[in-house]
Amino acid sequence: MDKRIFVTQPSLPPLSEFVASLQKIWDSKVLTNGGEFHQELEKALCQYLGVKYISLFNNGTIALLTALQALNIKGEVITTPYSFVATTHSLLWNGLTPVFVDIDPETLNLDPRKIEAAITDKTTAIMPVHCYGRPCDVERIGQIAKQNGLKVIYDAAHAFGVQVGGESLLNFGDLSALSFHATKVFNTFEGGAIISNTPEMKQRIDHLKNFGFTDEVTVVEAGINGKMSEVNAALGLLQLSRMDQNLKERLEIATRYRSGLSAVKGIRIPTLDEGVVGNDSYFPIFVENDFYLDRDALYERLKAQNIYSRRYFYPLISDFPMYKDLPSASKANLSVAANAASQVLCLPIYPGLTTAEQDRVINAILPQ
Ligand code: T4K
Repeated sequence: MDKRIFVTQPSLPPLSEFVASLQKIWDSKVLTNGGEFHQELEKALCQYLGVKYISLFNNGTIALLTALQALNIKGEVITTPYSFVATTHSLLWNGLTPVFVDIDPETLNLDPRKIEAAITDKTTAIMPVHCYGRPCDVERIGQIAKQNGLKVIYDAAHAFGVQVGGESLLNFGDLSALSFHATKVFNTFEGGAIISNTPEMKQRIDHLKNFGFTDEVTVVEAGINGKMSEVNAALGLLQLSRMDQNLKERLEIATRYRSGLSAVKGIRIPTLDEGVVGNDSYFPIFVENDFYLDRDALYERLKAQNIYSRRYFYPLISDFPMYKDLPSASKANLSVAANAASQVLCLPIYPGLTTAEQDRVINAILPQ
């Protein structure tokens, strides 16, 4: 049987380089609470990403939870059902009511044409997701938010390094939350971050992620422990030095998949708008009705050949038990998202996936 191929595999630096960093941590005995590696990684990431302020976190979910706290979000928040469940769980954990709005079939993100109809007098924010690192319509969402006095918190878990018109996608909205989980383009084993625009907001977030402490004896907020450890930050610095090469390899894989699959009847591969620099964090294909198999049959067919694709994001978040009874979770309200969830398959993509392995994936999809 051929070697198993998973949807992703984390990139890692040579162990010897990491051991050298670990030695420094062992020598200094500074393990966490904003040590040297933490500070250095924040600086390096601001520069690499082209953002003003970043606060590192222990994971993307706690970053989302904290972003909502930092902006004092209350009441109802408009969001997408087509995402990883952490997006909406962050709302429930803050006692907020998610209001699902359907997605745009091209961007696969919140459809701005449908947002305004979902705004009520309880709405205080919009939480869109740049799904697969594909940019939301940030201009239109920004206008709607401004006209209606709403905050915008982007779940940018997939959007590391993505640019629109030469600018970081992370600079749009009030805050953007990133994930540095093992399965992400930039990983620190576990990790995350919030991008903010002012020194005051960064400071508030930094207090919130440290229990609300502002000094040894003063607690100003009911904060949480969201701090990234020195071990994760040290790894992040090593990972960052390889990012350009990693993104190049991802692009090469995406290009090979495109050329091998774009002429296949019934397989739709979404493209990026002009002016967008993507990160190829995922490679979603949509299995349409005129393909010779349905999506689940193709998923099983790949699995039988030891290729573990994933149905990100099926089921829709709005179908999970804690959300399904919300009025906005109705199937009729979310038909575009439901269709995408029933057709999507994310193919393996990660640096180190060989061309022979890529061809195995392509050949397993081609009609036999
Ligand atoms: N918002 C969005 C939009 C997100 O996508 C996510 C996370 C978040 C928020 C929350 O961020 P974090 O709190 O996680 O930082 C994975 C990840 O666990 C999750 O981080 C990610 N989104 C989600 C889309 O995917 P699973 O359950 O699919 O992961 P798992 O363990 O099945 O891994 C997939 C494949 O990756 C495995 O088959 C093998 C490979 N793998 C995985 C891990 C963890 C490895 O080779 N090594 C590893 O260490 O959720």
